[in-house]
Amino acid sequence: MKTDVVVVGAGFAGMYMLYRLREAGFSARVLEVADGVGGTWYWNRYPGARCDVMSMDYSFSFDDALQKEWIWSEKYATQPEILRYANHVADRFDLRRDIQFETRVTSARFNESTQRWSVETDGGETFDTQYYIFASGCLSVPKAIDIEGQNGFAGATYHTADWPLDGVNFSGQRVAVIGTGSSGIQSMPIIAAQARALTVFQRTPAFSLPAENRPMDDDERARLQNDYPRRRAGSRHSLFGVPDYPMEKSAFEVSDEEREQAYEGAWDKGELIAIMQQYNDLLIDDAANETAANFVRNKIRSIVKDPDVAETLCPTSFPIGTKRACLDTGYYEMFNQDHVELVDLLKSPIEKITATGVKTSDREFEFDAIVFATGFDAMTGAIVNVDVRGVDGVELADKWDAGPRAYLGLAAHQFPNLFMITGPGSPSVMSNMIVSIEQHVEWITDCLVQARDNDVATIEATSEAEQLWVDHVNDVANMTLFPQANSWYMGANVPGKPRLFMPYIGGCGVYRDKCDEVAKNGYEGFTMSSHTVKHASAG
Ligand code: N01
Repeated sequence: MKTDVVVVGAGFAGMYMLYRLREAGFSARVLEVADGVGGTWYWNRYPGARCDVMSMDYSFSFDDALQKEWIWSEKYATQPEILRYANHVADRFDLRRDIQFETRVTSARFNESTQRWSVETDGGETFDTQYYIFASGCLSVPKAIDIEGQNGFAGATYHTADWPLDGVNFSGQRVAVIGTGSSGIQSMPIIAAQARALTVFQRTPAFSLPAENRPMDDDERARLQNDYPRRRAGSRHSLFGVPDYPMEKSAFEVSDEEREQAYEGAWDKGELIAIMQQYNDLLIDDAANETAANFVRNKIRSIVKDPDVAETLCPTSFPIGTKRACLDTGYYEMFNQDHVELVDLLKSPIEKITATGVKTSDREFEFDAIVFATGFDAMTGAIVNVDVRGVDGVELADKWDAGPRAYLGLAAHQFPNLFMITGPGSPSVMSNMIVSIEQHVEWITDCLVQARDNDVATIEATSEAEQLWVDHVNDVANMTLFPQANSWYMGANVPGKPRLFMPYIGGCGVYRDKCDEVAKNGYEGFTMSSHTVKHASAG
C-alpha cells in the first residue's frame, strides 16, 4: 500500500498525528498492535491505574470544543475514564478509518533510490511511505522479568502493563506484588482491599505523595475551563508541562519553620510538582534536596505505625525527584493493616520464583498470585524493537548501542524522513505527555508541509546538529541531581542498557522555543534533498 505517512501507534500521539496530517492534506496509515486506541491507557488496566497529572491538564488542548465538552469526573481520572476519552477522540474526529488495529510493525527500511520507506508488518503487509513516524510511547515495552524461575510458578501471574481485559478478582487470595514504582504503588491498596494477604516485595523504596484525589465538581470544572487560555499557555511554556509554581528562592533563603510550612502546604495539594517547585535549588543542590526528602520521610514515619516498616519504606539512596515520584491513595496507610507485609529485598533478595511462591535469601513464601510491577524498557524500547534501517543499511539499534542519539529528540542522522514523537532527547517523560505530544505533532506537521511546499524529497538531521544536541541534553542533565539515581530515566533499570539521562530536562518552554527557532531558521541542523539534488538547509 502506498501512503504519504506511516504512523506507529494509536495512543494519544498517533491519534493527534493522524488528525493533523489529514488536516494538512496528507494520506496516512496508523498501525497499532492493540485492537483499540489508547496506547498506554489501553494496556495498563491494573486496579487503581489513573493519571497523576490533573485530568483537566492531561487532555488535548488543540480543539476548544473538545476540551469544553468532555466532562472529567475526578481530579485524576481512572484508566477506564481516560480510555473512554481516547475512544471519544477517535470517534469525534473519525480517526478509525485510517487506523489498522492488531498490526505490529516488524521492520522499516529506507530505500535510497526511491527516497521512501518500506514498512513491513507481522501480517506480511508492506507499506511504501515517504515518512515514517514513531508514536509508540515512552513506557510501552515492559522490561523483561529478570527473576529466575518465573515461568515455573503454578499460580496466576500478572504484569501491570499487560493486565487482563476483564480484570482480576483477588478475593480470598494470597498475593505478591514485586515492584514499588507508580504501577505497584497505585495498585497495591486496591489489591490489599480484596486479598486475604498481600506481600510487597520492595527493592528500592519510592517517594510517594498523596494524590488527594476527589470528584471534580461543576464549579471547579467551570472555573478551570474558563481559565483554559491562560492555563494551557502557561503549561506550554512551563518546566514540566503543567502550570509552574513560582520558584524565586533557594531552600536556604527561608527559615526552617517557613520551609516546613511551605512543604506542608505543598504536601496537602496532592500534586507531583508541588513540593519540588517550592524552591529553585531542590533538583540541583544535594543539601537543599535533602530538606524536601527529609520532610517526606517524616511524613512516612508519621503515617506508618510500625517504626521498622516505616524506616524500610523511607528512600535514602537517591535525591527526591530524581527517580520519578509517585502519587498514591492510601499506600503508606495500607502497611498499617495486619494482612499486609513488606519484604525488604535489599536485606534478603529474591533468589527465585518457585512453583508455590517466592524464595528470598532467608525465607520461602507461598502465593496464589504474583503481580509483576517491574517497569519498562523506557524511551528506547519501542523504537529499537522495530528493525529500522536507514541510509547505507545502518541499523537504528546499532546506532543507539551506546545510548539514544537524536536531534531534538525528533529525528536521527542517517534516518531521513523518520520522526519520533516524544523521542529521547526531548522533554517527553519529564513533562505532561499530552503537552509534549501536541508540540511535537504540530512541529512535525509544519515541517512536512514546508517540505511539500518546497518540493523536498527528504529531510535528515545532520551529524553535527545531532551531536551538539546530545551533548546539550547531557550537559543540562549533569547540572542537576538526576544522574545520581539508578532510574529508568537513566536506563539503569534494564540490565546492560547504557547508563545516561535520556529525556531533556531543560524544560518544555525552553525546548519549544528551540524547536520554533530551528523551524524559523529554515530547519537549521537538517539537510533537505529535492528529488534529484541533496543540499544543505538555509540555517
Ligand atoms: O515501573 P518503575 P512502573 N526484583 O520502573 C522494581 C509511569 N507510570 O511501572 O527501583 C525486584 O517505576 C523496581 O525496583 P528498583 C511513570 O512515569 C505512571 O511502576 O529497580 N524488584 C521498582 O520498584 C512511572 O515512573 C503512572 O530497585 C524489581 C519497580 O519494580 C513509569 O510509568 C502509573 C525488579 C518498577 O518501577 C514506570 O512505573 C504507572 C526485580 N528483578 C506508571 N525489577 C501514572 O500515575 C524491577 N523491580 C500516570
